[in-house]
Amino acid sequence: MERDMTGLMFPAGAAHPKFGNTESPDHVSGASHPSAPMNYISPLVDNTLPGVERRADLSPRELLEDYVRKSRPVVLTDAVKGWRALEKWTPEFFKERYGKLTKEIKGRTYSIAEQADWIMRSTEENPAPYPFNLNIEHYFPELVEDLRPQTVFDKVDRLLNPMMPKMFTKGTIKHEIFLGGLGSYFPILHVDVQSLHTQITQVYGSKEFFLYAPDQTPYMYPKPDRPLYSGVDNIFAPDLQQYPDFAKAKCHKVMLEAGDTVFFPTGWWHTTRSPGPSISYGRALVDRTNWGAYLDDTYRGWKAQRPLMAAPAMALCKVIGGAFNAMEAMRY
Ligand SMILES: O=C(O)CCC(=O)C(=O)O
Repeated sequence: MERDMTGLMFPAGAAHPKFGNTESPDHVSGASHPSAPMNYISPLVDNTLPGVERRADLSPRELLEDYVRKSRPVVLTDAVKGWRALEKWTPEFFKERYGKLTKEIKGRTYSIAEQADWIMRSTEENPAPYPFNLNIEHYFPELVEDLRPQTVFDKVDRLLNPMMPKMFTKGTIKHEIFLGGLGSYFPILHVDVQSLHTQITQVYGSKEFFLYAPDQTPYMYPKPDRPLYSGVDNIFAPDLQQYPDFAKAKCHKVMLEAGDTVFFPTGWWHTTRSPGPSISYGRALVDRTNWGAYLDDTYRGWKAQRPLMAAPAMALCKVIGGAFNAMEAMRY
């Protein structure tokens, strides 16, 4: 287990990082959606809102004003133009280069080679295990070179900004790679921890996202002991006896194709499924709008784990926040 200043704990490389602090999700794909074939979409999900807006050439100011401040998701069609990852990151690449590395899901250990093969032949009946998420900093830090040039998100993000001392963000997984296949469902409808914004780029294949705005929380049946997890365990065939108000929830659906990036601000409920082999790059974002909430959350962890350090560390973070504000005001 890894323990750090933030008070977050997770087995290295095992639990989903942004999604739960201490444990893996309760199920892996296939187990939680046994009766949801790929081409079946419940009317509850289908008869919903129009898809998510698609934009190109978005500036940091437009991202902030049109989407973050208004709490709206957006798909950027050109955010990652020129990234080497789009050409290079294939199942074969991960198999050849990193095949021997392993990940544990629900007590079973899988190699990346095994998963790379499995996602190619995955079926609804025998789906590749998911979430097969690999923390880039832990597994393959050298791959960040494939994520250039800088996107609009890199420009506003403070987590991976060199000005941000690493010790303060140690408990947050900042970026990760997901390998999935047909029948790979993200097992829980959830909101990301620590008030993070989320950005996910489809690098290979496609993946479908189901997004619910923060004002839909009354229909999400948050678990009493884990309010960021919905009690509804299968959005495609929800148990409406148990969760009748889920029928009122409005879902924005979006299919990401290779080269697309979806962004959704903090507080959005989300889950995913893959229609075929899929490689995505997910990134957690902290910008000026969720900086305070992120620090408050982090501070709670510090206070529990390192009470003497908490106040001085927070004072330093406030200074760093001031420096970010000044720098960003000049640039954007
Ligand atoms: O990409 C996925 O399958 C889900 C990612 C997700 O839910 C997250 O990063 O919080």
